[in-house]
Amino acid sequence: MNGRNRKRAAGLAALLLLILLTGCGAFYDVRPEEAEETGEDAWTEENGGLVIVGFSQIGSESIWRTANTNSMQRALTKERGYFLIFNNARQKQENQIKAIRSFISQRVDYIVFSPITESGWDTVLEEAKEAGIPVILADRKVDADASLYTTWVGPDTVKEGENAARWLEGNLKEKNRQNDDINIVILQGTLGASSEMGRTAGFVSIAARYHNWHILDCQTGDFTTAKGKEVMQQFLRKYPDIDVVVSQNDDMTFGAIEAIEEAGMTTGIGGDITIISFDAVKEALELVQAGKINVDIECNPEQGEYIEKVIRMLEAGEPVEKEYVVEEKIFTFRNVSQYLDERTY
Ligand code: GZL
Repeated sequence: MNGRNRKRAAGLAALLLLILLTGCGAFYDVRPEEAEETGEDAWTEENGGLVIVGFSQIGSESIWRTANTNSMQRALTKERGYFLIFNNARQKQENQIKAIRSFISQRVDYIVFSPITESGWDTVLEEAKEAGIPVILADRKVDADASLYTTWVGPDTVKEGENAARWLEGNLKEKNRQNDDINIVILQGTLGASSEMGRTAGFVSIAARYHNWHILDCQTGDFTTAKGKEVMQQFLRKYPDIDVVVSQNDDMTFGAIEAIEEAGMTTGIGGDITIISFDAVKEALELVQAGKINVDIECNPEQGEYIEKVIRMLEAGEPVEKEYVVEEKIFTFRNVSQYLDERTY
């Protein structure tokens, strides 16, 4: 038995032991409709030839995140030669670290994970490196030595933030308000996440050029609708004259719009408050088309095919880039209709 198969046999034994000892196990065979359970038949002998991928996903905090998970499930299938072990960390870094350690003990072939925040990964990534398991970052980045991961696949969130500010520049000019005092509040995503830091830095770097753009407050809504609504309610109580809300994902935007309307105000084109959102999920694009969201800066969750291609190249011994940036658009009422029907999430 060659080295790879010996490793796999050991991994198989560890995986079987884990499932037998813990009943449903802490890890999930990936089935699109029921990613929350492990079937006893999750692993059988005929899986022996499959590439085993351990995937630690942040959670299911947003429509975007679910689309990202689905994208991975669609790309890393048994039919294409993969056995995907999926773990939902439920928004906790410690759960991701536990999952990665378990992937290491199961001797998976690859570890893929979306780090909930940039910091706190050095130790566990050193352990993966020690074990000789390539790590591929999906979506978010880590603040760690680049030798500790093979590749990152994800969005340019600094550019997303800059694009939001550039849209506002143009929008104010169109309304001949470029010299007016503009009061802005920012609903931030999970603090310390590369997507939050990138969007904040990108927007602020351009906003800083305008003495008449006043960023009144930045608070995290943790990328969720409930928290986004709660923070927006606080903003409305504290600041009577908000002109623009920059909301770093659509789920928070839905909550913010609810809060604004409950306060008797309107949003969007011709509304009391301009809404700049990120992600561009279908439900939000429908609000763009209805004129309730002024602009939606896309963040592309369809990263599964990029990840599968990288793994396929690594399996073939081909060199891979250190970074793969996914493509993204900007949606306003001017262009949204031509894309709405094709949006699947
Ligand atoms: C973006 C991603 C963010 C999305 C949110 O790269 O990390 O996390 O914008 C998601 O919807 O929760």
